[in-house]
Amino acid sequence: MRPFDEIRESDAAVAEILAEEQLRQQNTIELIASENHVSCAVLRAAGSIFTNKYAEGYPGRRYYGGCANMDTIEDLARERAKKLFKCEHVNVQPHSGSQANTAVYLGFLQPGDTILSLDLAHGGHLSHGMKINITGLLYNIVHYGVSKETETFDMAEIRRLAKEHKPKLIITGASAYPRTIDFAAFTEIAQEVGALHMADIAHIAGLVAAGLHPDPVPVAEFVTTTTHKTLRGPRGGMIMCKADYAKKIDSRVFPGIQGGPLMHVIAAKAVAFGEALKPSFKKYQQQIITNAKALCEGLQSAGIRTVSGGTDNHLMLVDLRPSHPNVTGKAAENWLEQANIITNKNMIPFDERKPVETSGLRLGTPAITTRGMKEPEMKQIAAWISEILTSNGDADVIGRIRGGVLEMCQQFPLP
Ligand code: DSN
Repeated sequence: MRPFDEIRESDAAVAEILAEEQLRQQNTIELIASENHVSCAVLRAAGSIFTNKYAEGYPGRRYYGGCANMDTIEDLARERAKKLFKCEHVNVQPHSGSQANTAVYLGFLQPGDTILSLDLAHGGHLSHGMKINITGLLYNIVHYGVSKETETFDMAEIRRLAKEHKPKLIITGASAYPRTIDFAAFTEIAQEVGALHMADIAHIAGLVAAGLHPDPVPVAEFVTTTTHKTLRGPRGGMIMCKADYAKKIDSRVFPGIQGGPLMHVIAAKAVAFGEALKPSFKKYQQQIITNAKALCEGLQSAGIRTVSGGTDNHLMLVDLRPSHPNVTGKAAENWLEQANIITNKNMIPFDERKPVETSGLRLGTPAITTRGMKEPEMKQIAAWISEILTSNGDADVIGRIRGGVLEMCQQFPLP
């Protein structure tokens, strides 16, 4: 049977697009730090008959009949998440990380309240206070950034900002910060100024679950995450909190900002949490970090600068300016894609270029680690990236490297 033949019988056009995407994923090296390749079990659960069911409400308190299996699966997902993250309460219904964050804001802030969060241009996230996001529209946003010298958080400066602006909420977590986040130090500052602390661990959730990154669950009032990045589950979100906040969090998710939960996605979350509870998950997360370090060292030994001089987690930020001053992140992303290496342009701290151009490139290792790639492959990928950048996107160089990438991809099939 060809892939997607079941769909092809009723819709050849969609089957063709799906088959193309399967081929694209098989034949490319995926370095987008927020993406991953889920297991067949997660994929199958996400595409299961649970998609047919409405289940507004929570287990035991639904607004529809026929929800017995919905209750069982949601309870299972919640129990597994609680075991994985050792949290007091969890809500697995948020459709996305932004929804998870929004539920926290609506539960514990009033319009006009002050939020202290990481600047998007320094690695933050749009749901942490971007001007035209709901956060920027509803709340008074004050940003912290990284220090110009170290390109890491300057806790003294963050404390100073907190004391000056007296935020009601401090948000930690990032989408492009390659270093360890000291969540406990942020909680200390929050307590000093009477703020709540929300840690958005979307990027590093897998590392946290595996005990390879400091854990915000014991120290932050709220911990939000997506489930599809290092955690390697279906596309979706989740909120963890202390028991005292449980009722309000649940009511802000439903009916506050969402209607019917995506029960097929919750089933897939349960599968992913089950996978994350296995000892092999810790090894996988460790290899993600090892691979990120190896990729980073490979780039550095080719003369390419990375922001803050390295990485402690699953990602790194390439600063193109010193080694390739005329190459923008946009051009680099485009050349690499022609060679089947998928990345995303990214602002670097204090970037002089616009967000649509950028001087940086964000690279992450969760997806290629899932495929089984290890340090030797990282060395090779770093060499390819360097060669393409140095060639200024030369078509012959790109063509030759594309051949090498295809060969490497053959050796590491998708799950
Ligand atoms: N858009 C995601 C990322 O790529 O980091 C964050 O939500």
